Amino acid sequence: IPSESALDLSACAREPIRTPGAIQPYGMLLVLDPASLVVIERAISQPAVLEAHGDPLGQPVEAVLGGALASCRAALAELAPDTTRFLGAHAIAGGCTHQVLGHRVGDTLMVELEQSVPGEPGSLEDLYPQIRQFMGAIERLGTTTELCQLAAELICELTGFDRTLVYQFDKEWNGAVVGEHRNNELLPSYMDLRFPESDIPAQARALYRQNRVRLIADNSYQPVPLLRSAERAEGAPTDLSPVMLRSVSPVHLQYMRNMGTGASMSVSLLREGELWGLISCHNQQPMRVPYHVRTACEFIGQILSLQISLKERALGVEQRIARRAIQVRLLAQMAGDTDFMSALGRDAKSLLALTQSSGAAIVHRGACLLHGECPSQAQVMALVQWLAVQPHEGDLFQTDSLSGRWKEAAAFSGVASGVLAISISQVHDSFVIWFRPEVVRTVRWGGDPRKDTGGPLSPRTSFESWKETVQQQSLPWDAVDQDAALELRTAIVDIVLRKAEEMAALNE
Ligand code: BLA
Repeated sequence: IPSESALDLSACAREPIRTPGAIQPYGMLLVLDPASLVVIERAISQPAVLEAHGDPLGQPVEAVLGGALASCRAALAELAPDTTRFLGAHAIAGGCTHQVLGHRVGDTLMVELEQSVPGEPGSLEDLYPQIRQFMGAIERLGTTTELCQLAAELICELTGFDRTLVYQFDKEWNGAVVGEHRNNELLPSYMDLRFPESDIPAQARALYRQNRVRLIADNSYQPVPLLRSAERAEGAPTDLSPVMLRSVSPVHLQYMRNMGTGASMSVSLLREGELWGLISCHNQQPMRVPYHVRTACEFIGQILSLQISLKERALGVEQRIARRAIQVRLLAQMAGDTDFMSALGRDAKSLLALTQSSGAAIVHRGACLLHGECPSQAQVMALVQWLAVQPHEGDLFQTDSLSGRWKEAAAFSGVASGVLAISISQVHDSFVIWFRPEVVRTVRWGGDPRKDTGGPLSPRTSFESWKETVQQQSLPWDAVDQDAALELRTAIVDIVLRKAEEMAALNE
């Protein structure tokens, strides 16, 4: 483990999490030659199992572990590339009953044996009543937050974890806790916590898109090394991507210790193939989660993902309808007026609501009107001069971090980190410009600082470093905001043009 003070964040992204060369100790892993099904690598933690059956290295799969896997041979031989298959529960002499999984990653064939948890459900069917109840309830809920909350509650109930969180990623892969349920007060609330991209580095996110559930049963475990037959000693390390028992990054284990969590499990939430977020469960004490319960959690994750997609799509439609209504109000103001500047200003509330902004400036023929929270007139006029010479695609300019493009804007990033601008006329430098404040000002995280022991690897520190990474940034302008701005531009240009034509006709 690197010393925490010397921690190099870029090193996180290089942690070889798919090929750790070891497993967590509550089971065994055998790597097989795909042609002969002979064991070429093995990780076994229990000396009693090795004593009872000898070392499986070099043995054909049907002969290992007292022949316990003989019945799995055909299924393993047929396993399609990049698939995992549940091969049932098998009693192993010297050990206990194990849940057996076959995995094939490219050319690599693996058998994973996970120790059964006493009293664990015998099948997914046993858990179906709770899943069905969730599917019924989820349809009646209004918002994504409510969905996340309910899913967190059900997962806490199914697994017994002390706390379950739902994280959502933003477009830079920073995260926010958007749902939480706690079975007790053993772990603090993290609702609304933000954390930077580096807390769940890119290679971990890529793996989590592929493999939807992972469990760290005990953060102080002793890794069990994967030993190889002599002829394989030089080969590339084996890819353990789908292996449940995969050993975990030591940096992340330290993070968990600093957070005061003994066990964690996370379930991926995907939307259109991309990682939308994670359901993340924590327990103060070490904890196992049986295979079928994990499968149920994976299923709940998938239902939640689908519902979130549907809700977001429906919300997009609702927002467009609402913006259209605002648009109509603004157009009505402009229709009865010869001057669009004063017309828009008469309904400043709608002008701001049109793009969900907190300030707007209208600049036309050297005059400048400000509404809501804006930089000063002088700053807006300097911005206009800068905007006028920016290469912009079409007639719209937008950024959620103005000072990143124009240094002078740092002076007013508090009120205007985000800028959305439409150009009305290039001849006269006419613009309507909307502003959004720095996002840090809009976020508060309660949390409980006393419960975090601190060090660079802890949620409290993460929240502080998240604040640094989003300094001088606003919430992003989405497609609905940008389309609303462009539609207003079309309407204004129509009016301005029509007036110019009318004037020209009068002068003839
Ligand atoms: C993995 N980091 C993770 C995971 C979570 C977090 C949820 C998934 C594994 C799991 O289920 O436990 C992060 N956990 C959090 C956060 C909160 C939380 C933000 O509870 C807040 C409430 N992590 C770091 C730094 C590095 C790092 C600085 O914070 C690198 C130096 C690495 N995190 C890291 C790695 C993994 C990880 C490498 C992958 C672990 C694995 O799957 O092997």
